[in-house]
Amino acid sequence: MHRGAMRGCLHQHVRRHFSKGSMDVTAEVRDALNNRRPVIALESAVITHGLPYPKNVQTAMEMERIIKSHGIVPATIGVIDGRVKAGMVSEQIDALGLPTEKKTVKVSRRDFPYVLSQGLNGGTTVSGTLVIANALGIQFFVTGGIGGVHIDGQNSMDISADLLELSRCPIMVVSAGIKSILDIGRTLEYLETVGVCVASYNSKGDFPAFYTKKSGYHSACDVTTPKEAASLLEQCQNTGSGVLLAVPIPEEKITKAEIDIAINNALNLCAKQGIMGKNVTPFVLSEVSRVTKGVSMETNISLLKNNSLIGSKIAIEYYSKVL
Ligand code: PSU
Ligand code: MN
Repeated sequence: MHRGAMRGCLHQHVRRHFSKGSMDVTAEVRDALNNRRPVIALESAVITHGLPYPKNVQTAMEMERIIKSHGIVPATIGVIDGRVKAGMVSEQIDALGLPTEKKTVKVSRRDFPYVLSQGLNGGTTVSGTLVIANALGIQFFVTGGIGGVHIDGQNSMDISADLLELSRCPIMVVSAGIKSILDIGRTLEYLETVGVCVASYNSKGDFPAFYTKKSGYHSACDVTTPKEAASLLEQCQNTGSGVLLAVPIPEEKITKAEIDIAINNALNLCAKQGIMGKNVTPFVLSEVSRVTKGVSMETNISLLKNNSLIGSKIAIEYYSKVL
């Protein structure tokens, strides 16, 4: 082989592949991928660190059910006993969701060497899930909120690995936007810098803020149908970078003012208690849920289901064309 060509192959190898020896892909997921049938990836950090038991397990199963009802194979991705799972049975989702003595790590790209070598359990974040989905050739991923540039991130450099990973993977991530615990303006700037296509869905260009339909920021584009959204992903195969599709929550249950106060108080508590880095989001989520008496959590669950529905419709449209 020509030397340059070989280097090209090696580069490709490093970029796309995750050692098959460390990963268990279910027959259902493998079969769908081999036959170009639609698969939707789901993260597991929302199970391990996003929602409390038993709502976490119930919501994960409900998302799978919605996706399956469209004839699509869901692939919940996570780490159990040091092995990556792509596609899980309900006992495995239970194993990740149940409170246990065993250490459960929130896994972004940088954490794989640790959890795999130590045989730990892990919930994969958006970035961790993207790594695996991309290695397998999965093109759709449904979630709730993604990480971003934290408030004061320009100083702390606390910028979620989700953003850079989105720029590396030609995958559509269906989300409800970005929570205002983050600096939404700087997050959108960062996504532009690293080349991620950001689109809102049926929202007249308003970028949603998870609990609320509007963040006060605009997305670079707006699409109104599954067909238009599917076309965006098709074109992303040319750039090699991903699409962040931001779907506004169907029904606002909390006002922006209420949620902003709850978030600010939770962030102040973080500062007081020295909670930093990857522990900030899980802490703020549970604190906001406590203060809103569970309303924020119910909102979280309903948008996860809504995103599963919208993501399924887009995937069906995409695969009806790209066969
Ligand atoms: N934002 C949310 N809910 C979540 C997360 C983020 O509104 O559950 C989770 C996702 O798994 C996301 C991760 O990928 O947190 C980002 O964590 P960090 O900011 O540490 O990168
Ligand atoms: Mn972080």
